[in-house]
Amino acid sequence: PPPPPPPPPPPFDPLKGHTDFETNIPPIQRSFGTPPLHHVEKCEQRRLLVKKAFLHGWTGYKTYAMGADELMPISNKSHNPFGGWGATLVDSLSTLLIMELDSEVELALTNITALNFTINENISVFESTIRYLGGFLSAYELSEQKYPVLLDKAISLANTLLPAFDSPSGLPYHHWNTATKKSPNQNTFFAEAGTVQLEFMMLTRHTGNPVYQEKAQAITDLLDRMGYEHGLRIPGLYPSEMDTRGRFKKSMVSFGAMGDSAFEYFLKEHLLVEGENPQYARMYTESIDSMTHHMLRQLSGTPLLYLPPYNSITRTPDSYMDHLTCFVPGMLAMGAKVLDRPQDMILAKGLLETCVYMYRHTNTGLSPEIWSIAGTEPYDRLTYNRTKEELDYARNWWFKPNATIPPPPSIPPAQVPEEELYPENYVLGPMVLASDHLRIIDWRYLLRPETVESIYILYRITGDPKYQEWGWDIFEAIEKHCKTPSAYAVVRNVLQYTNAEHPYMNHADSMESFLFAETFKYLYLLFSPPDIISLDHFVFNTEAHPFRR
Ligand code: DMJ
Repeated sequence: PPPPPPPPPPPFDPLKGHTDFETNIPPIQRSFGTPPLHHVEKCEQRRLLVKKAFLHGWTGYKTYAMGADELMPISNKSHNPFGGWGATLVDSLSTLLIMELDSEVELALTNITALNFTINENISVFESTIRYLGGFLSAYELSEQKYPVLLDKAISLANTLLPAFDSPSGLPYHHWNTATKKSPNQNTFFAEAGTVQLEFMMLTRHTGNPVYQEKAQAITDLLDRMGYEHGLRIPGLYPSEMDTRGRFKKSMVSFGAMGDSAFEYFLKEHLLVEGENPQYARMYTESIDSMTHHMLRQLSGTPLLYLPPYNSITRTPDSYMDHLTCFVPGMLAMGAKVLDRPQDMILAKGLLETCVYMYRHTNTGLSPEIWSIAGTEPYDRLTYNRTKEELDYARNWWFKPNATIPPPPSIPPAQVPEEELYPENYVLGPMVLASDHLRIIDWRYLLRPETVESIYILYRITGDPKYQEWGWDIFEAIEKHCKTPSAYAVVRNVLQYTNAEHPYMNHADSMESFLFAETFKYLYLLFSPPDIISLDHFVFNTEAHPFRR
């Protein structure tokens, strides 16, 4: 008899993406095998609690501020800093789809249909791109293109933003009035110039109209050509403040505020084109090599790494690091896999130690917005994470008669061994002692996502259970200290423990949309099966909206 026909392929799952495409990129995620029941149950419980938390905030937004940019979580008023086009609503769409809350998406769509992006107000081109354009396009894909209105809105928003790119250099203006088609000034930032590429490339992919991708590529090409005459002083280290004639106005380089996501997008453009254009990896590598060489710092005898802004003229570090910089560990870890740079994985882990330390050492378990670490020295691969005693011994052993060469410091394996992937009752190790060196500069926790973003990426790459525990502790701290009757609020002082009698004393009346787009999404994915939004099949925009590879 003829052999039975092969079984039909499983139906396409939008949360798993395309699983059989050809790529030049090596696998990013580790192989997790089949997890034991105790692990599945624990993750499922935690995932549901994250979803419940998301729904608590979403319900508050729907009840008191539906269609506005933000809910103010204490007064239950609304706030419209992003054009009033429903930033929280649009930023939540991809998370709603990942959490399989499709009926909520249908409800949200009723508010999207009437959106008009022509408004006589100065709006941020960057925020409109990452929150709205990224939100529409990702939701369009994750809903299997079921709602054409999402693509229509992406096109009409992009078309209203396009004139903002008609500056002397092609760099978009920081602020743009979509009604008068004017900008109040000539300013922009490196992060703003370098963070439109993924969204505009995706829009070309979905519409077939090359204009969006061309505008974005022209910016990348300009950055690539930049030299001394533009104010660049160290190759790959682009200062943050620019004008739209294409000149850096100051010399401070930052992997945090105003610089961050432009470095991230070099790597992610490489991913989105599956490595087919060598320009993006070249630019990323140049920036990361210069950052490691000039900017990165270590605290002697500890695994903590520190990445403050850096003056590229005087060649001196600034005195602080911000929470925004905590996306860097995730970026470095991905780059380590994608571009075969194993040393970057060590840096990723060291920086994440610092970011997580900033949560673990405070009374609330939440991280401050800005901090300073005293007594650091430039990063040195040979002395990093070694105590003074160890280094003294390593330096002096040959003066001792009969002494033999000491073994080099042991490097933990890059990946957790299979048998240690799913421990029962995992207990986190003690914290590094560094509080003597630490000073908090801005005490607020703004509900930011960067540390949980890096935790999620490091977990998917290494499988190390400590990342899930770190993430869980952060989630519990958010539940305990940020929750209000209607949603979640910014904490004013992470050192101040609020007790049950005065729960709101330490809150500020603010909740940015990235709580829904990013913080809750990354926490949810940290406890989801690893083939859900796998890093091998999706690339996230900087607002955590996944695009299909
Ligand atoms: C988000 O809007 C984006 O991640 C952006 O790149 C900078 N950070 C905020 C959230 O902190």
